[in-house]
Amino acid sequence: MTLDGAAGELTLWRLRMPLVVPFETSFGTQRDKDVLILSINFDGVTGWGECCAPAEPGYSEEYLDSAAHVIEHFLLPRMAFATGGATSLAAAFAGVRGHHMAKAAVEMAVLDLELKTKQMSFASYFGGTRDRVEAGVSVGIFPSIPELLTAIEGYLRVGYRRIKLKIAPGWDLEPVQEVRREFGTDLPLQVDANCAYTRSDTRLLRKFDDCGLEMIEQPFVASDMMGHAQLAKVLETPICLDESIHGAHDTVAALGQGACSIVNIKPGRVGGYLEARRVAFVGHAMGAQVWCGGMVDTGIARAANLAFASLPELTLPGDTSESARFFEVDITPPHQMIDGYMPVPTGPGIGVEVLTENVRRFEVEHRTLRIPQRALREPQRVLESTL
Ligand code: NPG
Repeated sequence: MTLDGAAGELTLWRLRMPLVVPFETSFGTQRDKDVLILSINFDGVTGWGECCAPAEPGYSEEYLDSAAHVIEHFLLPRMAFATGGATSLAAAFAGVRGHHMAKAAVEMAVLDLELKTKQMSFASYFGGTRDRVEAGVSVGIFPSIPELLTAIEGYLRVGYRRIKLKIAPGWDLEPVQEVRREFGTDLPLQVDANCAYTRSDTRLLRKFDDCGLEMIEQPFVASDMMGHAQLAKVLETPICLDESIHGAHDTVAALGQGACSIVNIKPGRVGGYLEARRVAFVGHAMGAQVWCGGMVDTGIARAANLAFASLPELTLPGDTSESARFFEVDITPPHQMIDGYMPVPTGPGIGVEVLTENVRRFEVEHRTLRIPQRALREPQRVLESTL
């Protein structure tokens, strides 16, 4: 499909959706989820994309308003040059550095549109081989250990098969030890530090070796590849990188240096599902284990992530939880766990219907923009920066 033929429209939707419980990480507490989704209407078909950028630049540099700005002012004008559809977007967007979450949102919508017209699901397009994936859940920081244990008990009762605990200085070893004591050593358990430690915490981090963790995720700041490599030499617990990995090149560098042995792939963080698939292929080929992370996603990105998680290269359970983990009411029919597994959507594109009445219910604002045709106001400038 090309986007330079008939006129198309792109709508940016900002929503605010209440969370069922506050979600606290080392960089803050979310009570509501500020959402940026986009719809592309083209020749009577609608494709949906979701931007995983949070409201504030705490996880990475990107944030919701920056992504909306970049999409409107820098990506939209370049879409006219993506004459080969989704697979040509990366080249068309190459003149815009970074802003992976913004690019990924556009790619998701274009892919959804293309695959809907071809009647093909994301999972079959990606090469998924499973019709269900193990359900994992990410558990935030709690005001007290008894409250944490109660929350985990609830997640295990409904069937989750692996637990990821958020940790931060002051909330680390003790809660993890208590979780082990309460739920036993068979529980697949991992921790996520979201960059909250430094090399001077190495002695503390080594104590996790007695906790039988599947992995420790992103202990140090994203740019400290060498620090992670040194830490990996003295830890028995495998290191997983998240914030450090922006694409396939970083994956090769991290694995090559021994900075990690596991990669959390968030399609939004690496610029979209096409790059995410490259990360999965290269990571797997280099002997790493890879899995699909989450960003408190609505049913749109959750659907696409489940399709991605169905690839054979994704060997570990991810943040693939039910819609109900975060939302009482979602903007798609809820994704629901069955016996500890999440079904992979099989319908065309993302494979789930977007419930526009729920989009309207949570809407803060929307903005409809025309996807420009080749006759742009400044075609030469756009051409120069994209070719
Ligand atoms: O299940 O969607 C989910 C949440 C998984 O913990 C999760 N995400 O750092 O991995 C992370 C964290 C996150 C959430 C980061 C929101 C940034 C924003």
